[in-house]
Amino acid sequence: MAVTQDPLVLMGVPGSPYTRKMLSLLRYRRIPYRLLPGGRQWATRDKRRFPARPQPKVPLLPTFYLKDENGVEQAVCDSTPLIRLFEEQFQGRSVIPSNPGLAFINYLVEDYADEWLTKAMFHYRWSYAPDIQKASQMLPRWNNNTASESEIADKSKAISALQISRLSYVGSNELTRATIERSFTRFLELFDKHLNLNCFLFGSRPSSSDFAIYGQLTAMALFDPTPSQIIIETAPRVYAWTESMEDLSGYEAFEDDWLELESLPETLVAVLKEIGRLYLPYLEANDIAVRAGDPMLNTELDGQPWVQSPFPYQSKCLRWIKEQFGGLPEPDMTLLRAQLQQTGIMELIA
Ligand SMILES: N[C@@H](CCC(=O)N[C@@H](CS)C(=O)NCC(=O)O)C(=O)O
Repeated sequence: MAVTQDPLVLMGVPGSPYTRKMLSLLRYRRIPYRLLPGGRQWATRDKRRFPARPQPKVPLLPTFYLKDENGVEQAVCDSTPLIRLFEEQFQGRSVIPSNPGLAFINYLVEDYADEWLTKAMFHYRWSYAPDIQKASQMLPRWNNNTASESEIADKSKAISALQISRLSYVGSNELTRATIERSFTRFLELFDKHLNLNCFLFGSRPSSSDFAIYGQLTAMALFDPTPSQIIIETAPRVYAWTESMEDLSGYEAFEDDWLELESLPETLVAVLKEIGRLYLPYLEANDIAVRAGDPMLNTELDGQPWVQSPFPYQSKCLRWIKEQFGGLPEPDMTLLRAQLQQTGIMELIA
């Protein structure tokens, strides 16, 4: 897919963590963009302002509209590969560490944020009454703020019913509730400690995994009342970081801002241990269930039972992580193995 130097066009809404991930990344990278409001109502109600656009194969937010080699607009989703595509097309202010080993760790943490932290995001938003209430009120309004109250009420019911039914794919249920919440509060504690000594995950410039974490935290710190209170009370540094991540357009970045792979700070290793302890074992169990065609994933995580509907996309995530590792040059692989020795990560991906 060719990307022209015209402003990028994307569609998204304020409550979508992946939309916020991409907007903040584009601002930091100083890539011009045009944001179209999400939701079909806009497009059908005001064709002059919002001309028809192609539909993606799987409609997700954000959706980017990119011109292909023939100049034909295509609808494309999935932030992680899009970030890599924009790295090729737009020079400077890269969000991928230049050291290949560090770039691998960045890929892994980005995936953890997109696929595991999002479980906490979805869990808090759609299982606590005040959070359900707020999201049900706001989601339909983002799509159509001039709708009548009765239209909004109908949409609110439909949206919350759909999202609550999706909790089974996220893995949020009575059996897993405590594991999801403990894992999230542990992450907050570890990330708060890391941010006490480092501006970002990999040193003094932001990486794609910072933007991925930020995306999920825009929901949990800034929008959903239950996790927001937890974050403000227990990890105020993480809350402040989330707010300041929104617009890093004026933050200058230098090559030597990246950490050295040879001397990863203990606070980052602690975050990686958490990923090795919970997220990778989850991905592996999910992958086995998907490949076996099991109707249910039944496993144990953090010493507790974990039950959810198998998730085929996350099976691909594990494959992609392994491919990223397998594609590393031998010296980087060796160094990475040594650096990640105590994290439990290598045993699960190598
Ligand atoms: N892997 C995708 C995930 C995007 C995604 O799941 N977006 C959510 C909104 S935050 C979505 O569109 N869900 C489907 C829906 O709301 O119907 C990415 O990284 O962009």
